[in-house]
Amino acid sequence: MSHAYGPVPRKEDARFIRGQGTYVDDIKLPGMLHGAILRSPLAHARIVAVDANAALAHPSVVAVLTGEDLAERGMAWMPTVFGDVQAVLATDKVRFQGQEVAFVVATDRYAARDALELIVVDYEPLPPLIDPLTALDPGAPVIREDLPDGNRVFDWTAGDKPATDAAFAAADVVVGCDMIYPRSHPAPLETCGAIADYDAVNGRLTLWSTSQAPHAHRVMYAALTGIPEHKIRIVSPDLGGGFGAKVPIYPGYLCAVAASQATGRPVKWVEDRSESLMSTAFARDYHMHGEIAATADGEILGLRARVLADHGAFNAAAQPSKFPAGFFHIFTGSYRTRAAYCEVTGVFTNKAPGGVAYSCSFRITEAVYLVERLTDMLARRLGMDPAELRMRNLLRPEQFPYTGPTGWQYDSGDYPRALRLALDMAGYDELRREQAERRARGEYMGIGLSFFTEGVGAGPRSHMDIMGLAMSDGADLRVHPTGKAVLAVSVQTQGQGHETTFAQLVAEELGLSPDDVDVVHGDTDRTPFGLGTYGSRSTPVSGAAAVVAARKVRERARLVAAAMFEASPDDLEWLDGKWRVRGDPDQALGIAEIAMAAHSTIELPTGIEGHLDASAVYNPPNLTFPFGAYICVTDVDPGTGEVKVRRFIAVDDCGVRINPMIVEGQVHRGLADGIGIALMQAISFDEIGNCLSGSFMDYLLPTSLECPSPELGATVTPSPHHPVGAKGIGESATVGSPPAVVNSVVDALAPFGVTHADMPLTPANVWLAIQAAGRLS
Ligand code: MCN
Ligand code: CUN
Repeated sequence: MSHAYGPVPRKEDARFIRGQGTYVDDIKLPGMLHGAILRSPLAHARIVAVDANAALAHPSVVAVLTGEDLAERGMAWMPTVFGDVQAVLATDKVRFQGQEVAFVVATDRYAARDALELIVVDYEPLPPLIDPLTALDPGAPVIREDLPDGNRVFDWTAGDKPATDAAFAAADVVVGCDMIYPRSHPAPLETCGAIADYDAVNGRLTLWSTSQAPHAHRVMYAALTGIPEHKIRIVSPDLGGGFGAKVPIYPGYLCAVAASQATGRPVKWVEDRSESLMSTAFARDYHMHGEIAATADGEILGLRARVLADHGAFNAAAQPSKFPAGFFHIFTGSYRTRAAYCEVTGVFTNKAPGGVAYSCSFRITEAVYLVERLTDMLARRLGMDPAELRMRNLLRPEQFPYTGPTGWQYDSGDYPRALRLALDMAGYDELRREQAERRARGEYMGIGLSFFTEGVGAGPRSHMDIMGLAMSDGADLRVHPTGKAVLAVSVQTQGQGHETTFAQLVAEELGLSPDDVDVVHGDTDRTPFGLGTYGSRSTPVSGAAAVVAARKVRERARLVAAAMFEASPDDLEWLDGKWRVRGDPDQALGIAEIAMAAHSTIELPTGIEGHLDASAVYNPPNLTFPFGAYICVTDVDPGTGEVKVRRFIAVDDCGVRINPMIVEGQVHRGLADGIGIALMQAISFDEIGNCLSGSFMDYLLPTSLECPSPELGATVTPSPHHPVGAKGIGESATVGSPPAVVNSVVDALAPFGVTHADMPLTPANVWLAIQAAGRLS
């Protein structure tokens, strides 16, 4: 066996740590102009007139585009990734604060920004709709006159209602709670941006843009601009994080395209931090009512959920089209239940569009939060230890593959083992003893658990698509005469280390060193079609495609090697990274020697034209289902409401780990996300729709001061259907950690009678929860 898997240092870090990466904003083209967007100050208003004459008179301004200008080009509205439409530049109304109204193009960025102030927009204010709970009230302001169904985006249900009602009727205990998963934002360090370069002579558009899904985006640009797809090249260079924010396309990109067409020059647009927080894809905003039913001895019988989803002004959720609530209906989590039923209603409000971003696992974040909070509440009601209640209800290893009550088929798992490992690592019994001692001293320490199951790697093409494009991904593998290989893939790393791990995948299959394999991505002219990176699908889908292509190369190499040995291909075996003659293992040929022969003048066997190159398109038979057991220890000061995360124990199982160091890095990052979401982040609005979280002074990112050094553990339960048994990991810790933090804080506050508090658990919110519970200890 060769051993290409393991903690190989990341190839891409050589350029990143030297500041040698190339991000969109690093690219400067000759004659390039700079765009800036005029945004609406109001959440809801009719546009009476836009006067750009003063801006046009600015000496550095080359062009101004308004909604009317784009309408003439048929570009005032663009499709969203969920099949809705979104205004590129507003023509009729503005529907959220920060919405795009006009685009100024100038010779430099500063002039473009300055000239925005010279544009005069006459707005006629309309009553804003901010609270999603009132969106369906009769008389609520109508946001989308273009749609038939008022402010309703969709109604969607999953599961078996009568069976669930019966399970609840048979229960000894029912616990229910209203909870909010607040609107948050992925806030990648690099904001979104694009450079459009339209070549009028050849009719070609090159667009450098921050894109997690270059091929899918190209289809959208072709549909919208009328430029044929083969004349559009999307280049997504190094990305400074995406976290879901770079899955959709944004009005600014299209303005850059239209402006390049209008001026005949390349046009760059890069948003600033406030624009990013106020207008690009948000996440969550789920208003949930959940209920759990159980027997008196803690056997879970059923789960119910009713959800109101705030989608903002346009439905731009980037998720498979048959699932308007994403994968929320996996909300039975990691437990056996007889029945489950959920209803989700999506509504429009006067807020920025999005909904699916920030390591969302297509809404499994919200689902895990709901079931893990309910499980803790049930334990409290029953007077059971939350670890014991979980252990008793976790799916058993022999139940896999397991088909849940809402239709998911979980591929593999050993849940009790993961939970036991986490409890051991934490020293759980000792922690509970310490907690009791501290409580006796008036100190409030919390221990919070969560157990999560994700479904990642969308998706089986039979029922998962985005904009009608089935979710499979391609890989092209070229093997040069000297045995060096180049793998081209359709997914796009944003920091996850694909240049290293995808090289490892190929190297492992071909007996090469990862250094011998280069990975090409992020350029539609150089890579095969595929749907891109999100929903932790790169390893499950594109990684599988890479392995399948490598195995095809290996099989071609076998035929060539057989010719070289003058043996029958059936007499060869692949051992230790080489083709060997069975029974005579010293007769061995590695891929490099075989590749050279395949390019040489030797007589090749029938079926081999020369070269070893191969390609594959992978259509996953199912999602992969990573899981994990998390324990968060907090200390809460009830006087100030301050929460300190003292320890975080995280046991993750993502099947076979290609690069355990990168996997751990992903978990570190996700735990920081979760701590941020649970304790300090929310995109909030005042009653007229002013966004109150438009800077990093208001929208807080956790730092090393808020995040302890996590204690990580691993179990390995391979996915039975993935070619190397790997499952995705990129979102696991963001999905799994918020409920552990909240459970921990609520546990700390149990002596005050607090049973629930909504995120973010800022000092103020913790203090209010203590006051509201009314039992001052
Ligand atoms: N990996 C591995 N072994 C496994 C699973 C994964 O070695 N069993 C490695 C992969 O090869 C890859 C990395 O871990 O290098 C993450 O793989 P995967 O779980 O397939 O996730 P994706 O590559 O598809 O990344 C997407 C995921 C998502 S959806 C968000 S959001 C997110 C995340 O990754 N955004 C990130 N992690 C991020 N990390 C960084 N640095 N920046 C972002 O924007
Ligand atoms: Cu939902 S955030 Mo990631 O899937 O790009």
